[in-house]
Amino acid sequence: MSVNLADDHQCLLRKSPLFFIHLFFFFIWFFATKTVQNYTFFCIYQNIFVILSPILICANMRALEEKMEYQYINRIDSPADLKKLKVEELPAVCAELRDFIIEALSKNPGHLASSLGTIELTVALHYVFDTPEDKLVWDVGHQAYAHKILTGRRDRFHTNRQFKGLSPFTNPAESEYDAFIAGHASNSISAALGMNIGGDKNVVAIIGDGAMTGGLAFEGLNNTSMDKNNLLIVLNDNHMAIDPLKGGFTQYLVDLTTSEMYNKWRWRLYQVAEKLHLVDERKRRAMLRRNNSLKAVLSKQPSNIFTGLNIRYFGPTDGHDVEGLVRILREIKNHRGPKVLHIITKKGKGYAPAENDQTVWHAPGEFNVTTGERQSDKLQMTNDKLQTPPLWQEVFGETLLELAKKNEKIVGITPAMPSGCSMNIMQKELPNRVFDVGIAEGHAVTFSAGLAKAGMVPYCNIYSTFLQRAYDNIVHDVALQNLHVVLCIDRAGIVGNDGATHHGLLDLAYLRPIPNMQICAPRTAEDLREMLQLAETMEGPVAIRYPRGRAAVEDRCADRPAAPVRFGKGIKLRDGEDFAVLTIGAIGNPMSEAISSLEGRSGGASIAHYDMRWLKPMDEEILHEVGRRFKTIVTAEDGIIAGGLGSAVLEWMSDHGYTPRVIRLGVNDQFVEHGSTKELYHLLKLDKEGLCESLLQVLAK
Ligand SMILES: Cc1ncc(C[n+]2csc(CCOP(=O)(O)OP(=O)(O)O)c2C)c(N)n1
Repeated sequence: MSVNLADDHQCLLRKSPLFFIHLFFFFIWFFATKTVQNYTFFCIYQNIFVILSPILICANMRALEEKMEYQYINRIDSPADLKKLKVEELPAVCAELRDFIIEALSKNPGHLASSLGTIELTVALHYVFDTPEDKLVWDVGHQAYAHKILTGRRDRFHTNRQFKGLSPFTNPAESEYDAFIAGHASNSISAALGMNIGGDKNVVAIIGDGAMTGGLAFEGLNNTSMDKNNLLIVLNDNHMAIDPLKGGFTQYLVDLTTSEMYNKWRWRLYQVAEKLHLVDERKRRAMLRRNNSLKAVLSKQPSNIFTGLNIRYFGPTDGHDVEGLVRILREIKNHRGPKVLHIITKKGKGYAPAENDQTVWHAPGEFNVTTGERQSDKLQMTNDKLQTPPLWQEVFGETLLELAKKNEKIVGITPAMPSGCSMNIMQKELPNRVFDVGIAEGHAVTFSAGLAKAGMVPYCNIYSTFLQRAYDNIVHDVALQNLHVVLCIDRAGIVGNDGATHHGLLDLAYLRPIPNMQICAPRTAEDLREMLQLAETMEGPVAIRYPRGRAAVEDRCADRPAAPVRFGKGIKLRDGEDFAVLTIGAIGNPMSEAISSLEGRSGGASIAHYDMRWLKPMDEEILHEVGRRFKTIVTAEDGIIAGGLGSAVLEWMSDHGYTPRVIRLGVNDQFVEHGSTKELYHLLKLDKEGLCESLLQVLAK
């Protein structure tokens, strides 16, 4: 397809909303000159048109200019349009995609560096495969922005991750080109294999070297090697997860080099044999095994892990050479049997600031494209000056370091999130006492159990949503043996723009039924510090869950002169007569504000508010008090209602013969969409206004 600029002009002009506005005013002017008798009205119309006309023309031209920058991608509304291009034109498409993504993300933040690294791969895949009939299964989906742009979502890409906008990751509910749900790492191989064996002809799993460190990915590989399938796994190797990757597998990939000549020779030989019907599936496997030994001798390296698993291995190859990728993919596309294509890419490719600091530019927030200055750096400086409250994760990171300095038994464990959870604070000072175990939440928990068994005090930090991956490890390996593992659960509650796959709404409900488990949640930064300190002295498993974002800092003396965190004890934040409100965690803050605002009204309410602090064990003294005194109890939590605080209070009241009406506020039986935390808490009626509304309804009854 050659790009005709004149056509482009006309088509863009017709599509531009500004053009229509302009047209609209032209008609008003035209109509006015013809019909309006009243001279004053005519003048007003005339002036509006004269003033607005140049402004609209300029704006229109600007819009045109912006759109003109993307001669290729503006004409790609689906992969079918991409396929019309010549292979030699693909590098230009990649360059435009790169500019488009950088430009878009500078204003509407998202996962930049990973998506810049997969542009050539994405273009090549859509060029060679027939999507959506052929399936692309992206792992995590944070690297799939070029995929979104090429599959009909270019014009909505500026809404990516926003409330009611495009999904943060890939989502089959959004597009037929998104073959499987993504957000949590390492599921792509298993899902793609299932789809392939289930009947989909060409299925490609695209997985990063970070996601490859997850146990699930290895389970998928193992299965791939056993069952008859034609799966293609593209291993995108950039030596990074969010932070630099460590561990044997990463080192293995670095060392893994194979002779391209050898690969070509073997591939041609196999093709000839297949044509002559000299090979069937059984012989193919046997040949592969023999080939592997030969290859091992030729390349002077022990057997490749993939070929050792009977999965044909191609690569490593340059993942930024789009034409080369097209060539290879065409060659191997119809190749029977499972295969891995190992590509080497650079995270942040093509944008110097991102290439130079890949961790920070994984998700950099807003930034200035020209200078590379990030908005959050500016904000941080202002915040430092204004002394805004600390991030919850920083409170965790700093407290852990303090504790670890005093107690040499304390160690930190993180599954690939040292920066995300601020364990990097301890990592810098005590590198030998922090274990970044890869994207391996289940392993992180069981590894912590082992450390605890050996007498260490492990603080294992996992985001609430990812801890779901480790449920049995918590039950079987930690709780059953009553091991002293401190589970620090970051990003609990609504996390915002990462959406349904990332909200931490289930932890209270899924941890509470586990015997031996002790669960608390801080309302303020001080609470978190004290809970982390207290946890050191406790026995058995302890879970401390806290949200994303900034913590509330209380005025210690005025607000809480003598209410340090004590095991299993809550606190009464205010007394009242009408009914009692019980909260756990940070939702206690908007609830306090809601109650204050109601009390301030004429004929104001009188509501007692208790911060329970502990979900397990619950403070029975408080429960007896509210059970005795109140006919109505309201509970509020930033989690799913079923199984959480509200359920626990209801059960306790019933078990102890109290019969109050228990009204449970929280998240109903639903997956919550994406948007800012503010928008989502508002949607769920769990912000101050929503809580006020609920309390007013209770008062009205
Ligand atoms: C189960 C799970 N744990 C942690 C994360 C957080 N996370 C998102 S992307 C990412 C790094 C992925 O690395 P890799 O697969 O190599 O992709 P890259 O970003 O390097 O392209 C991590 C740890 C996640 N999405 N899922």
